[in-house]
Amino acid sequence: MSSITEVKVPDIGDFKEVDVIEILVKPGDLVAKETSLITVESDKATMEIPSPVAGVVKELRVKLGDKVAEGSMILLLEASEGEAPAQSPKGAGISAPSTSVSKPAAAPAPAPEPAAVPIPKPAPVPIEPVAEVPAFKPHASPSVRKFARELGADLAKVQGSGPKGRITQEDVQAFVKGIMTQAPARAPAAAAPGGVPFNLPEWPQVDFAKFGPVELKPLSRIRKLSGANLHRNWISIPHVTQFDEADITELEAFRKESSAASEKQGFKLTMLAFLIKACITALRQHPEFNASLDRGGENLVLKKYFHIGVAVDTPDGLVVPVIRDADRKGVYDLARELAEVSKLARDRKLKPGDMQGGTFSISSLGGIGGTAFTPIINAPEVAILGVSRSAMRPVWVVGKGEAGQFVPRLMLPLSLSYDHRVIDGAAAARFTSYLASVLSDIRRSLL
Ligand code: CAO
Repeated sequence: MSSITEVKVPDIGDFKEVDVIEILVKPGDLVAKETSLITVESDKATMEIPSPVAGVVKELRVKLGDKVAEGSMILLLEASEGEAPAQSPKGAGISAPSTSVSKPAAAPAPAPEPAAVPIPKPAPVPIEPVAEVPAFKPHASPSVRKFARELGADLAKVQGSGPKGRITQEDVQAFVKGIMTQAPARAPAAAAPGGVPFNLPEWPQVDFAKFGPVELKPLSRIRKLSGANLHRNWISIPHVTQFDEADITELEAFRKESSAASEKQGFKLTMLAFLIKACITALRQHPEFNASLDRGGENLVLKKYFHIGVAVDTPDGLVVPVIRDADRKGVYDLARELAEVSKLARDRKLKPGDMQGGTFSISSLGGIGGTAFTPIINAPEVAILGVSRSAMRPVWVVGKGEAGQFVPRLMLPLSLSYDHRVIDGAAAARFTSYLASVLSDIRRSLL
């Protein structure tokens, strides 16, 4: 049994109309559920619209340059056998077919219920939003970025020939062709983003089923996107992680004392809100941690604002919403906003703009466990603070009332990953020591 699904533009957040800048499929293409169909662009954000169901593209209803809005028809899709046509709950992502034309089934089978299948919403985008085009980032759509990544081409070096200097797939092809014709004949080499050639052995092709039963679990869209960004950041940024710990005995007591007020208002005053506050104090003292390298890698862009990204674990993967102007917010406001954005993230309701513009990120696994980890920097930021679970430990006291004794103190493990092109080890050690001192006496954040 197959049916025709009208695929329409889903809820696109605050934008009334957006331009179609790429058409990623053509009639006859077989697409999987969540395959990107088109890319749309507003003033400064691009977004790929995924297919709500698997099937074959029957007819395109948009062309390049069209302006579309929520509800505009994109294409007709003949859903694959067994796929229920997408239904669109009001306000949900891809719209339901307004007409659903049933074809005769090949064999008698119970007609599938026009079931409400879960509809992918426009992707809440992880780590680095697909949508973002900051000043120092080459202007290219997500699929062109992906294409460039696959070829190992550094987009920063590609000249864009599209509207407003946008880099097209042809530009990337021409760039790669240019390099290939200049390169001396030698073993195949892939260029890393920094231009350093890699000669890597091929990825092992293993038939896992030969060794035991297996099951295929498709990666969620968020996981695929965040995976690609994490991979890029991991291979292109020389990471070093500085470990430290902060004595938060007094801060934890203060947090508990102050929790009643927030609980009355329906949110938790978690340690993370205090951590954001303390990080801002440390970032003010160490501005190179609140910065990005410019496009040419020649200057550091020091940011005078403090937008703090917070990694949120969701069933579909990791996303990093940004708390804007965190320096201007009190601890209660930060805690409330954290609760709100975590909920939005887990309900897949974040918009691309909610994940843009971060200047420094915090990834807290404190609610789960562990003693330390090495977080991956959220480019184009230059540092990220990982926080693990606090624990009571015997601490040897020097030069205080209890000098020469072990005393039980609540210690919070800190793991600061930094971009070693921008930050030296000594600066990172100073940063975490200072941060630990602020956390052990939060009054320092008033100074
Ligand atoms: N040490 C000990 N306990 C901690 C703690 C810490 N460092 N941090 C939080 N807790 C406690 C909280 O007090 C809370 O306790 P109660 O349930 O008794 O009130 C519990 O752990 C759960 O906290 P939480 O996780 O709900 O709240 P949070 O503000 O600490 O964190 C958020 C919010 C969104 C960051 C978190 O839920 C989350 O998603 N963390 C995962 C992030 C992640 O995956 N990072 C890895 C990315 S790889 O770089």
